Amino acid sequence: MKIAILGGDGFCGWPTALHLSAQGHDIVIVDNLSRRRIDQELGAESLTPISSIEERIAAWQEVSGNTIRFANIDVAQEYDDLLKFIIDEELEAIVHFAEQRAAPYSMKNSKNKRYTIDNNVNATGNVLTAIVESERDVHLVHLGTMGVYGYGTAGMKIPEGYLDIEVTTDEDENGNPLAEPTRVQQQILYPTNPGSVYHLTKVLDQNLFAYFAKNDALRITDLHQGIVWGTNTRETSLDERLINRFDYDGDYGTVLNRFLMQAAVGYPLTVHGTGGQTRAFIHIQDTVRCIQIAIENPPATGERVKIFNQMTETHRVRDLANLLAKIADAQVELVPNPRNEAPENELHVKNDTFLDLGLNPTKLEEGLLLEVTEIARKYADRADLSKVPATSLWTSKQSAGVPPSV
Ligand code: UPG
Repeated sequence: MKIAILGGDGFCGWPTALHLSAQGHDIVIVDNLSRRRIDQELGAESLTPISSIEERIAAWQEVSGNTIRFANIDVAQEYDDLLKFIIDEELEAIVHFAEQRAAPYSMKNSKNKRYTIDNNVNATGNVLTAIVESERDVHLVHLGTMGVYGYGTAGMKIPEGYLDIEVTTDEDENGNPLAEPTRVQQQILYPTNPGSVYHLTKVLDQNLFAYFAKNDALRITDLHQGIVWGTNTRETSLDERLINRFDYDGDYGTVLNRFLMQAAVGYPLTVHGTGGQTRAFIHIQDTVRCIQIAIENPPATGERVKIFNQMTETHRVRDLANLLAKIADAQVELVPNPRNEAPENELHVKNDTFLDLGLNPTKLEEGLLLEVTEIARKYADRADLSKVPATSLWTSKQSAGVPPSV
């Protein structure tokens, strides 16, 4: 298939581009290199030394014999270029990763809140509008987040996107009383409860998808992904120049990779609050496999948006810290939580679709130590410990003293 990877230079996009290229697909990366600019803005680099996009693509050609092309387009701002690209390329699928993906970065200040909303919502709106205007039948696969659901449990497993509801009413649509109460059944998008401005943008994306699938019969798959851990995939391990990025700083580092790096350099693991937050996780190798499965199983024309939960395990933050303390001899520190989130929560998630379609998950307990030794310890001398503390605060003047809601 001919596939465009929007955001193909990023943490999930780059290994996905390589994986799909290795499967024999014709891949073109679209990226404005914004993630590299944000590195400079924050003065925080990937723990692993990542090559330029040109070097990455040349190395892949050398190693695999496959060509990946690259187009530098800002999907959120350069609509005409995006439209021309979609018309010219005659794509069968577009994978959309082209969004600012860090919750702490999105909460840092008003500039970042506005940037995250402008960039993410415009990017999605532009892609959808351009597919319609191009009159091409392209399957859009979007990387969403488990964070759209919020992190509570309503006494049931979180379903894959849609919730069956039953309402008992004693009046009809016009408000006239019915002879007896009547049950009405419906399926709705699972109610959202985002925990940051970043997560909120993925909630807004969901409504854009529902509308364009309904009105324009676009074929769309939305993947609600958990927190990714790990660094390399089979393809990025083939050559040092193909290495994936590894973020550990307070804004972009996600919890488990931060803990892995902290364990490797002897920095006490920064557990926010009591560490009672339960979250969903997935290894980067499983991310790329899930994207492949999603591409191979598109919705039919006229079908509603397909939503899959892209996660393989749930864990409490303090349990992960304790696990690493045991296997990597790390110290654990409970630090004040910079976020506005429930201190403790349960999380139960349905993920049958990917398992039924052949995903064979990488187990956290099996891969964890390897990450500490092969990545975190190997590149420990590149770590800048001043970038470890999470300094982005969720509180505003208005919210001061108001307890976190679930
Ligand atoms: N946490 C800690 N200590 C740390 C960092 C985080 O206790 O040093 C906690 C944090 O308070 C939260 C949890 O760990 O409760 C998860 O935080 P994090 O790993 O940063 O995940 P998210 O903010 O949910 O965001 C990541 C990705 C995002 C993706 C989402 C999927 O950045 O792009 O959508 O995971 O769930």
